[in-house]
Amino acid sequence: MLVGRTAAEPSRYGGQEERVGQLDGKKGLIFGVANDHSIAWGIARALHAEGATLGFSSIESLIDRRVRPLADSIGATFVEPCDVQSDDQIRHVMGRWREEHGGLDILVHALAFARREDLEGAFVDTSRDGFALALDVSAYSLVALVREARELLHPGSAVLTLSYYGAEKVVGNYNVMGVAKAALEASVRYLAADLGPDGIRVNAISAGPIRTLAAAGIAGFKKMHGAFADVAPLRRNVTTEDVGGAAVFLCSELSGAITGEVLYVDAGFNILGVPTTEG
Ligand code: NAD
Ligand code: 0WE
Repeated sequence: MLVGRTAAEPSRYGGQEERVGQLDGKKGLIFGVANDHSIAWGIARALHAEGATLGFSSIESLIDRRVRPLADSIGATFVEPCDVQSDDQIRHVMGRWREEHGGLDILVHALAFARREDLEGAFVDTSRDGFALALDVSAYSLVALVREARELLHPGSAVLTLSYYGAEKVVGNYNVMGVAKAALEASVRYLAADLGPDGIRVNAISAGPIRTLAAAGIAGFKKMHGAFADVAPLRRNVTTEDVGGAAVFLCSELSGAITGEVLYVDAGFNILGVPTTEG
């Protein structure tokens, strides 16, 4: 039997309508879809497959050409522009969500930005402006989104963000983004402590390198991506499907007692003391 789904919307289960999803009845808002290679889109597909109803927000220039067609493909109607550097725009999106959906069960933050010139050369050369921009877009935006979403969140709601190993260890050229991710991971812990008493969980996934738009054109990325698969314990790269699976876990009751955590989805790379192909 078809319940709560129009004929135009594709089945989540390829016709097996009775399967119970881990996120049935949950409503999620996802920030950071740029295209179908985006980690945010991998997360969206996974959450949708488990029964979540989703909405999307991305920067305005991406909405009509990129985001709306992807949203349409999973029957999502909520698509709103937002530059996370603007408190007004964040407030507007959350207001629109309240009008359309009321509460918010899942908030996904999958975005980052630093100036290209700050992702090459020496970290010591990072300008004051470049530092502030990277930290504003990549770390402070999580705090701003959570604050403006707070009245929509309720016991059982989950917030998820995306980090990278460069937060913890030096990765050549990651530079100011590493500092921004360190701030992001610390923000996850402080937000988790703030919102924990309200039953709201806040976690991060630290993903291995994935060839998304944000990774394209990064000096040396291709080489690093290849070398990663040669040395990671699982001897492979990480996919957006891998990240989506972990996101389902962190956004569902399966992880009901986990908050303030950074979960590595990196084929084991971070456990290595000396990343080599031997052993
Ligand atoms: P992506 O390019 O698909 O997504 C990045 C998104 O950030 C884009 O949608 C872009 O529009 C958005 N964005 C940038 N500035 C913004 C602003 N001011 N307001 C609103 N949105 C803005 O790349 P991705 O790799 O999917 O990145 C998603 C997240 O995953 C980022 O936090 C990134 O740091 C993280 N991450 C990526 C990798 C990787 O190797 N690709 C690994 C670990 C973590
Ligand atoms: O977080 C990221 C990348 C985020 C990012 C990417 C860009 C490229 C385009 C932020 N800002 C910009 N600004 C641009 O102008 N990753 C985890 C992917 C990534 O980026 C690297 C990496 C990896 C991995 C940069 C250097 C070294 C490794």
